[in-house]
Amino acid sequence: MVKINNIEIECVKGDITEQKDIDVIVNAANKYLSPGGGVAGAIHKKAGPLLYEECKKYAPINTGEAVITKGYNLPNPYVIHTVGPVYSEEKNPAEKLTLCFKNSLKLADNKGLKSIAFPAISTGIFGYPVEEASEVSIKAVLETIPELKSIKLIRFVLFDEKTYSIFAQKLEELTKKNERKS
Ligand code: AR6
Repeated sequence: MVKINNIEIECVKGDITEQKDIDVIVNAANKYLSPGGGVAGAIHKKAGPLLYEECKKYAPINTGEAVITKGYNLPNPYVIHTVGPVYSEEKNPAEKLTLCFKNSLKLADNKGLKSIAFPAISTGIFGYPVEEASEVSIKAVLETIPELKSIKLIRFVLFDEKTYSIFAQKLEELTKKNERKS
């Protein structure tokens, strides 16, 4: 765990649908906001069918955009749905992945929420190499932190040991650089 501008950032290994102490979890969605597989499948399964009913009102959305819904049967009051880039199809996947994090953080913050959990967006079905994605994702979070007023905890929830250790190491590396700069 690191603390920057009074905001905690941490990496944990686990399942995004089991983050009981978090106000809003982020879904790595597709642009139709339909259940699909991976994180999206797990979130919709646990939330129940009313989640997709609400999602239909906002779909389709573009890559990098984010919308917020209720959490229904999830332990979290809210879910933010954002669409990560398909790595092989985007000219600038880093720009789009950065937008996913920035837009999700600002949406949660504007709603006055205090804690948010992200999965490793785009690193599954969308094929973004984990090492690259970890750097882009964590940098996006660090760059957005000065704009946040309400959020106090940002958690990355990584499903497997390898992804967890890459994100945890990258967080340490990038925040050390931050400290040296200031
Ligand atoms: N909790 C946390 N992380 C998870 C979980 C979970 N329950 N399940 C998988 N992961 P992916 P994408 C990890 O494929 O690449 C869907 O069908 C997984 O190991 O869920 O953005 C959507 O509808 C990987 O590291 O998201 C879209 O069509 C990471 O979460 C498409 O997949 C992201 O994997 C989105 O693809």
